[in-house]
Amino acid sequence: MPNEATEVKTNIATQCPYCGVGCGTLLQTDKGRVVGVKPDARHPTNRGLQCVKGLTAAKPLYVDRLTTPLIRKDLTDPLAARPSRTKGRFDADLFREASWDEAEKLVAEKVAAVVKQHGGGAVGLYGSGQLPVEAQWLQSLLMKGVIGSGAVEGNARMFNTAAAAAYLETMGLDGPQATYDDIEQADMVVHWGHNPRSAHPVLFWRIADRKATAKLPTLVVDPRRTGTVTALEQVSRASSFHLQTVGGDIALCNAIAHVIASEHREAVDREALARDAVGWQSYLEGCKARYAPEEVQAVTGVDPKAVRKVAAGWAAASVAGRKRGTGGVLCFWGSGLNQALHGHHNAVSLINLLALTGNVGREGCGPLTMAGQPNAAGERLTGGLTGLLPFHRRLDDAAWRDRIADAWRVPRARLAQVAAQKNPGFIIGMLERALKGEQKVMFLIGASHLDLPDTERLVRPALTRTFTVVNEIYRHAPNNLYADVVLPAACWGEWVGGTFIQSERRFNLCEGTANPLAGTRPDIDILIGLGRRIAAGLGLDAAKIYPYQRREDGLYDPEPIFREIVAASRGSLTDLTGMLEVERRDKTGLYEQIRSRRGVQWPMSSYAAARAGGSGRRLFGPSVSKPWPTTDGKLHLRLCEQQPVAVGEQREVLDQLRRAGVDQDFLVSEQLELLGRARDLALSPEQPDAAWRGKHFKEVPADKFPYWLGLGVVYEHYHSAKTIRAPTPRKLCNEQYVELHPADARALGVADGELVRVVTRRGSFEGRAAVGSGSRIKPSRNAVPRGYLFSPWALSVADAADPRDNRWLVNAAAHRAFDPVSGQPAFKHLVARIEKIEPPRAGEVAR
Ligand SMILES: Nc1nc2c(c(=O)[nH]1)N[C@H]1C(S)=C(S)[C@@H](COP(=O)(O)OP(=O)(O)OC[C@H]3O[C@@H](n4cnc5c(=O)[nH]c(N)nc54)[C@H](O)[C@@H]3O)O[C@H]1N2
Ligand SMILES: Nc1nc2c(c(=O)[nH]1)N[C@H]1C(S)=C(S)[C@@H](COP(=O)(O)OP(=O)(O)OC[C@H]3O[C@@H](n4cnc5c(=O)[nH]c(N)nc54)[C@H](O)[C@@H]3O)O[C@H]1N2
Ligand code: SF4
Ligand SMILES: [Mo]
Repeated sequence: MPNEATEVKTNIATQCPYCGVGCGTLLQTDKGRVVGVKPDARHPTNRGLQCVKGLTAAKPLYVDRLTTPLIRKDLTDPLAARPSRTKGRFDADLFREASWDEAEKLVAEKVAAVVKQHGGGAVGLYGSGQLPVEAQWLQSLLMKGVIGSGAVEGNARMFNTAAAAAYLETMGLDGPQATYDDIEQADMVVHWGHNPRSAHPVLFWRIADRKATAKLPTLVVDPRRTGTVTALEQVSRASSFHLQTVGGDIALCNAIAHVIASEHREAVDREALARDAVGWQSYLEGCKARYAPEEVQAVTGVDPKAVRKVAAGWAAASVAGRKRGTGGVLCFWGSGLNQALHGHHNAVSLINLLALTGNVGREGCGPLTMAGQPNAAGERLTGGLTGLLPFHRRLDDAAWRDRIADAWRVPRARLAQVAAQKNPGFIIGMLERALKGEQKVMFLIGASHLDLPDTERLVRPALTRTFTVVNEIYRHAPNNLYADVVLPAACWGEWVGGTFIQSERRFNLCEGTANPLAGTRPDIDILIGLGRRIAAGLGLDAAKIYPYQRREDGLYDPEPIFREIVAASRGSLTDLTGMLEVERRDKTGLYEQIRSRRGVQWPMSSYAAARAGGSGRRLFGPSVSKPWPTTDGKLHLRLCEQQPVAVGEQREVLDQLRRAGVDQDFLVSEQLELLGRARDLALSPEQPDAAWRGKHFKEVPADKFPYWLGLGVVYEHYHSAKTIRAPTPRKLCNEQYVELHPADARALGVADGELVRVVTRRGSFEGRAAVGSGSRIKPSRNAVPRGYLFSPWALSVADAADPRDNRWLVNAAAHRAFDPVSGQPAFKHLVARIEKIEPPRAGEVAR
């Protein structure tokens, strides 16, 4: 491995490692190390802007790094089902340093033994939207092609899959059609369950700019008055709408449709619907019959007058856009919509509303879901989720399966066998199978176990029982506490190349110093090394499956892997093969095409499309005379219901769901029917004991949980690993906090800045009370409504990764119930109790 490079390079182009906006970033390097970053002024996404996270992305690259493989001395034995006695701890004396050779050999032996005895499905993997596409491809190849396991999941499951399931059902697509350029054409921009001022700042600034110059009307649907709401109001109060609902999104979408259908009939695009859609009549009739804003107010919590006002604005924008032929309502949505037990139905309902009003299949409008991670899209593209093959095809598509098996150079029968496996319950199912001893091995690659719900009752006990292999960059990462083997990865900034796909389908090239810290290897290299050994151990032809060559410097060149991906995409909706034509005819390499254009947007099936940098918009429907890629070429609308639920029926379902995480015998992945019932009633997994609101915290009994609790994003940090290791973000936001309404705080007897414990049925975490938007606890830019609490999840281990000292871990409190179709957990709809943590009295020792 190289480590002596002294070359000074500036302006190595890459994509920001953080959010799904995908800003172009220029690495500044010195002596082979990254010393700083600059925003790329030439990049069409950010045009020279970046937020505080991106600007400080160089800071955490060389701190607390792992540089040697580690093997736990007391290993978990997956065959004898004997867990290591030291799981949950990461002390130097519990591990020994090992060579790569020894570590790879050990992993390969254990995996091969498990596969031979229990089948491939006993090996599971949780991957990441922070890895490059090429690594994600190798990961799918390893799991599905070599090991023969469908138990592959990734953290896209935590955010994107409700949207993906809804796109697929309604439009036959996996992802959005629109692009950021639609912002300047839109007549209204909507952020539904989306807080872009914190989560996607550069995108937000572009929208705010447009609002300032063009008086663009905006709507935010969010229970909190977030920074997004207040900033848009500062630009123009008159054109800014804000509707506040907790979990009532389906009814709210349908109520807007109701008002439009009855009071703004010109906005219903009947002509297009009649020609182009199915299911729309019953959807429309249902909304008219059952969703007057007054009738569903109990569910939405929204004043009917406000619904009517928003519907009028929505209708006007839709009509204006349609008349002009470009423009209309452009709708972003985020985890406020997706992370729900009925996340898939939420997203279908919003797409229904957009389709009803003619805001699909044209420029300047439509749904544009923002990805959270820099390459969440790659995770889905490469088949990194249960039930999927690369290029958004399903594992039960036999013809495509054979195509992919051939592209991977593995026996076709292997993928057929994977397709026959049942993996109910997505990632939660994998963990629950581990609790039962059926999931024997877990790989964790670039995703932290603490991003998953129900840490103490589900995630950690599960990982204690599995032989756990972790690819990780940091020494004190939470995953290492549960690892049997830790493989030290090279990180972003050190790579040779590799690609990310950001939210508008743009592939960006991520080059780096090509000079990883001595002892580390890029995930691509790790996956090739492990893959070869595991393949050999399973009697497969490793040299044929992994034909990749090392470069002179000892690192693998990812470009041939990219070429393999491009070639295999032929004929899919994600067809990239135009790039091969450009390479052949113009002698421009694949990476060079991306590099020189600052990104290319899929699809690009032809030479011309690839030469133009791909397809900006990806339109279907009558305006472009291209049938929707559904089975019948039509747009599919479907009414999803969310009516007030009879108390008895609700109680019956919720009494069952309440057992999750409390009763060890109750596994939600075995309760798909119950989850389906809850979903069809559009319930959250639990409901607050609202009668106990307004009481002092000491008066609330231990089994009562009066408040809603939502968990999400804070501007200053990105997830739980890197920004907490960067001084500036760390200084700006240093401590776990809980947003509280002033009236609730007063009643509870909690003052701003005091320490509280947030308690749910599964567990608890601590934080400072941040009361109202004027709190002295920074950042105080959001105001929660009465009865609602919010904490960010990025600070979950900022105090300590070690479970013995870790008090800020929000997912200890989260519920493991998930949407039965999309697998999306309900991080936004928990219920909790607040306890004040009294300061120690004189003479007592503070913790
Ligand atoms: N600064 C920063 N940016 C990030 C990240 C980060 O860690 N830090 N992570 C990235 C990732 S991976 C993701 S997935 C995205 C997430 O980005 P977002 O989805 O925008 O962020 P969240 O805070 O999870 O949730 C958005 C909003 O949903 C609201 N909400 C809660 N419940 C409901 C509800 O029932 N209905 C509606 N309509 N809204 C509700 C919340 O109040 C919250 O303001 O951010 C990305 N960007
Ligand atoms: N309560 C609650 N929980 C949530 C959410 C929420 O809103 N509320 N949001 C969810 C969402 S949307 C998401 S996307 C997930 C995200 O969750 P994760 O992506 O799991 O979060 P990170 O903290 O970024 O963990 C990434 C891990 O990979 C390591 N790493 C960094 N770079 C590399 C690399 O190059 N190679 C390797 N091998 N490892 C690397 C980091 O050190 C870290 O340990 O969290 C989910 N969890
Ligand atoms: S975190 Fe997102 S908005 Fe900020 S610089 Fe990175 S990609 Fe751009
Ligand atoms: Mo995410």
